[in-house]
Amino acid sequence: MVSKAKSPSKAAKEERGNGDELHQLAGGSHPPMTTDQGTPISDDQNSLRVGQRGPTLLEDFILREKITHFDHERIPERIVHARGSAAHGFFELTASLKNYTTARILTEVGEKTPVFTRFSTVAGGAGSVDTPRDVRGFAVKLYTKEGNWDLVGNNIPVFFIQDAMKFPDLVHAVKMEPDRGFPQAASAHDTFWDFISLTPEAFHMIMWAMSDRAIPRSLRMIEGFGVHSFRLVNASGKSTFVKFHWRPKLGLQSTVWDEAVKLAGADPDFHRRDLFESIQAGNFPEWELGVQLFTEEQAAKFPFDHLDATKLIPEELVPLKIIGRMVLDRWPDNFFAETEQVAFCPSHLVPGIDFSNDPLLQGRLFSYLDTQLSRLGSPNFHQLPINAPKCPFANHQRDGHMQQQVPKGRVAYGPSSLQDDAPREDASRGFRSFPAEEAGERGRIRSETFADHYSQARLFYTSQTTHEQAHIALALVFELSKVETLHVREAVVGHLRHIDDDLAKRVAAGLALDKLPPAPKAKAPVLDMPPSPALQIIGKMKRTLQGRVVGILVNDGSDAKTVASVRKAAEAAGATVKVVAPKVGGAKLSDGKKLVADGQLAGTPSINFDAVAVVLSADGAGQLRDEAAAIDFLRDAFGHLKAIALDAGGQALFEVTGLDPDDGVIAATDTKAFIEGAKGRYFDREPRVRTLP
Ligand code: HDE
Repeated sequence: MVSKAKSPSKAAKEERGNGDELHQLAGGSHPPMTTDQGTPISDDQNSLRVGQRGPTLLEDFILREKITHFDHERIPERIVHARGSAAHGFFELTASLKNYTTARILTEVGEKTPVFTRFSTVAGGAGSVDTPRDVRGFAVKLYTKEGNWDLVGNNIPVFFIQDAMKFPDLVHAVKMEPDRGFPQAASAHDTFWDFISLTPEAFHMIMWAMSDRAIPRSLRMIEGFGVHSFRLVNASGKSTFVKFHWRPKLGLQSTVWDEAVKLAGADPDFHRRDLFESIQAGNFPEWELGVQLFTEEQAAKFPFDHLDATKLIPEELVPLKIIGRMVLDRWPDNFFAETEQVAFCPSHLVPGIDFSNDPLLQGRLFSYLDTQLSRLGSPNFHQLPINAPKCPFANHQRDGHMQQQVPKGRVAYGPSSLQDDAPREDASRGFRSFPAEEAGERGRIRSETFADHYSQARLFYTSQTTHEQAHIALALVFELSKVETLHVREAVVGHLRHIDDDLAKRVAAGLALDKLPPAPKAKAPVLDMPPSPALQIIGKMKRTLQGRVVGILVNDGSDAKTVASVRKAAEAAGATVKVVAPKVGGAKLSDGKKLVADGQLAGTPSINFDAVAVVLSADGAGQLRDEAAAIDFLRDAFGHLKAIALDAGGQALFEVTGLDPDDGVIAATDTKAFIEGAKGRYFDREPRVRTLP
């Protein structure tokens, strides 16, 4: 039954009531809401209709504008590196490279250049999780005074393929399989390993991707690499090759695989949140920029071709020179406008830096500009605030979708003589390509110097600590166990025989293969190179609590003094401390005061922390022994090789887990020992908690 209509003005007022009350809760001054055309809006809660229960009118231009805009909110996500997190900051040069380059950003010591840096996973979609086994993108846009320079790198210094021609195949193989639409953000499936088993050049990168580099603890604890060789060109026109490296101030650190898997469920945004929280807290992530400089003559003597992106230059061969630092100190104001719309292109370069002939880089120079046109829909993407240079820019490019500029005058061409402020080339400051001489036959050629696919894979593997070697074997067994096709599993193990026979045997045993598969024919002899400890993670972990998080599990009646002393010691060592309690409101400690929790036990497992303390009341173990989350809190911390501090109540709960304590299980009163232990992981514990192949 239709109720009797009230007067329109009264009805409208009543319907709006709810919205108005909510608005009143927020403070501050509120600009009047308008349409996109600036027309003030009187009611943003109700569409225009006939009568109280009648049809909605097509005439409602406010509704249509709002819904239309919403319908078009998404832009195509990046085909790779769709999932990313970014921050603003600055780069500061600490050592001049003026003997090598004219690029101002590399010659003016002390000058600060604004940057925007985006980290990403590669395979997953924009809404996928932060912690899959994957390469991490490390893309830096430097807004220099001579134009934008994009250093679009990864956290691994080599790549899967040698020629850009293979990139679509690689990406199609790793992405979710086209018939079934899964797996999301994972390389552990048949199509990826099928492609890899038939692409021997990928095996060096595979060693890195199967190492703990691909499961970082934090984006603040990864290295970055420009991967390709670039050129620096100095004032007299001399060229020097260069490789760029970012080194995290907090040292390298990774999770253990089981932790990464569980994090994917417990906190899909683990890395994004970590970056956000550290910047908000003023703990600004920082990296050093290092360069490896070498001449064409030196390169000719390397036992590999530096133009092949599946090869790195060992630091023992060409040492790293630290020339600057990057600090990320500001989270973007708006995720879409900045992190999503930022458009990186390796072809964005400044005078004094130039490309090399690396065929992967050459292909990238085309791909990124092309992809931005499709993603952002217009050649004017450089006018978006996040992409616009911060130095003046002007040319005769005109018009196009979403043109923001309103150029004045008649002249949009050159040469011209009609306008005295038309932009002109500058022969002295303008970008000049290095005049390298090139000659040869045209052809679809793969250089013979690119033929060695296994020597550096072996170098990487043999340079690792025994713990890291075990993790590589474990990762290969995990990944290949997800591959359904037996011949693909076998083919991969065949390749491993060229890298390290023991590794091949371990993986074959982990897969329960009946016999060791034959190794495919290698195109070039496999060389033994001196180990490079710089390739380890464990060797480069810093024993520190800086940038790390300690979790303290408490319940009602926990000893207040113990909680306070653990907190004080952890904070003094640079850690952030978070309290976990059965209820998020907190727990009433022994001093009668309530300690507010940062997380509820069921939603805050110990995987969130680098080390944990469990401080419970005398009957705490009795209360929590049937609480799976409490038992898992300890079991996981132990299984993830972390330091654990226990008071008597915590000790009683630990006993319920049935775990055998080791020297990483420490009395909560011995804060000194706990803090020392918390600065690292107990890798020697690992064989006791999982089967290593
Ligand atoms: Fe990329 N890559 N890539 N890539 N790449 C993209 O560009 C491509 C490669 C890297 O945070 C795309 O804007 C080709 C190496 C990063 O926005 C696309 C080849 C390295 C990012 C593209 C490579 C990278 C991308 C997709 C082989 C390390 C994310 C979206 C020739 C040195 C940047 C986009 C961001 C993104 C193409 C190989 C790093 C399609 C063709 C090697 C960090 O243009």
